[in-house]
Amino acid sequence: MSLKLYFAPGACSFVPHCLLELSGTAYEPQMVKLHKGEQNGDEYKAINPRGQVPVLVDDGQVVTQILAIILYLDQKFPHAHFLPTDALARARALETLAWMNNTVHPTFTHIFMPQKFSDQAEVQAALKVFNTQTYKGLLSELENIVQRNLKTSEWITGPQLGPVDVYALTLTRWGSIAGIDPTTYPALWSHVQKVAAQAAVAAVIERERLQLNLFKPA
Ligand SMILES: N[C@@H](CCC(=O)N[C@@H](CS)C(=O)NCC(=O)O)C(=O)O
Repeated sequence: MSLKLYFAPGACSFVPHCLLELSGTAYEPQMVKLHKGEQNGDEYKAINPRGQVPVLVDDGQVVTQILAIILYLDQKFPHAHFLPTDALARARALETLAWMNNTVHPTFTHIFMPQKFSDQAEVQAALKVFNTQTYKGLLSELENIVQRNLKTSEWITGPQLGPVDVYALTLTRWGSIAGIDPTTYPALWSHVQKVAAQAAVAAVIERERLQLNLFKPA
């Protein structure tokens, strides 16, 4: 068995990166330098023609898209209990993951990479401002989810640390890059700090050389 994860420091690939670390299995982390455009080179496009991370390669089989990778790893490493097995709890976890991936994540892309949505500088500047406001509202929604779920369980989706907790860390950290103070969301921020302190997550943070809070007060 050979498992390889293509990741970029601080990118959404942090989520499967942490799951692999949590699984305790041997895997090869392969860094892709997005700032140098490596994702658009022929070599990488031969692996993922969409030019994105994460990519998981298991014995030569390529799997892309965070949700697909999470479901794959959940079935491959059932002992890790990444996702709940109870039907409703599982649906709730996937509901939150899908929202994170199809709504919160692309909103940040409009802030971080507005050039993907317009080639006009003034439109890009407007996209940043508008989507930063939207992102604040989405983090408030996440704050509510954390507040509600931590009333009945230790982690967001149940008794085990899982992909929703780790994605919450990434999305909160991205908010700090966008100039949003994470301490404005007290339950979320405290949970993110707890997630970051878990040994497997801390190991990935160190490998990716990440700072958890990049917010700089004006
Ligand atoms: N829906 C995709 C999103 C992947 C994605 O947006 N990846 C970003 C990093 S967070 C990327 O590779 N961006 C490089 C680029 O667009 O040039 C997934 O779930 O895997």
